[in-house]
Amino acid sequence: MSIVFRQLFDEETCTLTYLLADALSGDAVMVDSVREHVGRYLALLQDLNLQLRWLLETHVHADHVTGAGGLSELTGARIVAAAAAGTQCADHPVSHGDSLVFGGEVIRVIATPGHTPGCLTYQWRDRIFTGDALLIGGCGRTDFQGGDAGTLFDSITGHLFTLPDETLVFPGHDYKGMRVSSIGQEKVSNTRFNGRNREEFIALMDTLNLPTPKYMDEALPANLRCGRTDSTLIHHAA
Ligand SMILES: N[C@@H](CCC(=O)N[C@@H](CS)C(=O)NCC(=O)O)C(=O)O
Ligand SMILES: [Fe+2]
Repeated sequence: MSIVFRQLFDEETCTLTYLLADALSGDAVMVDSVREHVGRYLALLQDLNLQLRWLLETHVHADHVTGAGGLSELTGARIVAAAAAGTQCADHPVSHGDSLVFGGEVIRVIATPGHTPGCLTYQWRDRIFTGDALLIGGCGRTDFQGGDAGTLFDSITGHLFTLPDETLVFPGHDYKGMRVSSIGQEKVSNTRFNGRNREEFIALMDTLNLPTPKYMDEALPANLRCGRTDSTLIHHAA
């Protein structure tokens, strides 16, 4: 079966967005869109003759506003987010083990809490979309939004590092120009996890002292509404 796969990048926040589609049916899914690029996504969907079915959120982002609300309003695609994310805005709340179907394709939901309590990883074919749980050579911070380093360690070592080594890792951000890794590669070269036990990982995460994301004050309240504006919220409730 033929598929479409595109990786898109937001320069301002180093966010990676993914377009997945079943080329036969034209049914498409977008993972972690960015509000500022909604027009660009719509043009791409039109160019490729795809219909957007699902808008997948890996978590409530703290650094950029999701494009899900706008895209849902404009295309009718349904917003998917973790039931555990603590938001009321998703059309389709999901939990660990759930499946999502588009055309002849299936996505599996893996709960990977720790960066936030509602973080999800989506598994499709030979690849996973890890949001900010597992980054290339790194991981999401755990110092706000209900983050918990021990929980993140358990998610990565217990859920993601048990997947086949060949599994491709597509993260939600990369700040160093990297775009894809694999489970095998992260197991040997991700220094946050490699050679550290749970206690050592927790101690390391406690020392990061990262600055607050630049757009956090705008992003958090907007993303708790899945990026929906007032008018889309009314439409959603109707
Ligand atoms: N400089 C960036 C930092 C964003 C940031 O803190 N990102 C979070 C994800 S929402 C993170 O976990 N970063 C991990 C890291 O920087 O190693 C900004 O202002 O947007
Ligand atoms: Fe995040």
